[in-house]
Amino acid sequence: MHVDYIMYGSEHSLFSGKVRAYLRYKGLNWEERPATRDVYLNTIVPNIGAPIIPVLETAGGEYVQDTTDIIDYLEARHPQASVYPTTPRQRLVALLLELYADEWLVIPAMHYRWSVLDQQHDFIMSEFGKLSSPEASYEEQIAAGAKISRAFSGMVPALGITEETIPGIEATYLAFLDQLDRHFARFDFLLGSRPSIGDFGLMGPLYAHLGRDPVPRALMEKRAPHVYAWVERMNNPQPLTGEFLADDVIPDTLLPILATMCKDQFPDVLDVIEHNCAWLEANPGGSIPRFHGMHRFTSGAAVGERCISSYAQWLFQRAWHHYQSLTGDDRAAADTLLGGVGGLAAMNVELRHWVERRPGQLELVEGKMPHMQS
Ligand SMILES: N[C@@H](CCC(=O)N[C@@H](CS)C(=O)NCC(=O)O)C(=O)O
Repeated sequence: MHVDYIMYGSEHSLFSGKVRAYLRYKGLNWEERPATRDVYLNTIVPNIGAPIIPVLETAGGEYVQDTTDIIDYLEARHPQASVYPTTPRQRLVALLLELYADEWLVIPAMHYRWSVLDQQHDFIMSEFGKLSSPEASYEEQIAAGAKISRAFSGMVPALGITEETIPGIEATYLAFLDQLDRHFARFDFLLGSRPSIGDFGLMGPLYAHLGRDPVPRALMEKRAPHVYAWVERMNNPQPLTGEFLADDVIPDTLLPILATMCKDQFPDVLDVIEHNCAWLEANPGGSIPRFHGMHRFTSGAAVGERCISSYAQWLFQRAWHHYQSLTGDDRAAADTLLGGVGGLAAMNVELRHWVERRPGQLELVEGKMPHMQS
């Protein structure tokens, strides 16, 4: 291996965009290899235990999956220009926006890929086909893509995307784009001139799907040119440059986005936590299923049913643990921020069971809550 790291992923994969932008920002010695059928068979499944991307391979022969684990693994080894703010409110906001990006904005991302497929069919299918059969002709790739992509398009109803919810999902996304556009008209990144873990999270949905698939990309370029410019900035960063805003400032332009997150996503996550909790009490020591069935959700005016994704607790815990570690003035400042956006009760929920990831499987298991540090 001539490089320190290999990322197995693909240009049209949502979560690959998050790690790719990070690796570029950190200026590491790495390369990207397409996750072809052979790579899935011979590298990913044997080492990760499941067919999922992106995967990081290190020169030392380690394999890391989950974008958050990959970033944390690399942050520990390359701490320069950390993407985690050290100040209390900025760190909280960065962690919350990563949760929103990874587990909630996947809804508009998947909607704008699959619900408008008639307008971008060949592009999407050829992307899937190219990955699995790089040598095949364009027509063969389209045909292959149509088969392979069913596993992904089949997730659309489970994400709550239906005829009834689509108008609300679109309205919520357009409002989000407008809010983010106002923000990026003033700031290069979420929290100043340095990208944070929240920016990398947002690159998941806002690049491969919403900033690259033809229909949503045209929408973003026209309606939110500052967001589109941010996507380009994230993909072509000046490595290791920039600073977070002084004095732990949270720009006002992020507040409406946080308020929508608290209103729409927090009820979903709190219910996930209830399901994980009940499951662990009934199955002590077991591996929690990735999905517990369906539950009610709202996204703006949309009301529907979506899957109960146990993983959401794992990402939520990161923000929760940080917030719970704060004391004194730091806690008071975080409380004022959370109170203003409607997130105070959720951040004070009691977590009766801590969940953690285990190598070689995607299902979470019960873990031990780490110590609180302030
Ligand atoms: N939480 C994971 C999500 C990764 C993910 O969902 N990757 C997609 C492609 S973008 C995939 O391979 N999904 C297959 C699966 O979830 O089983 C991460 O951050 O890495």
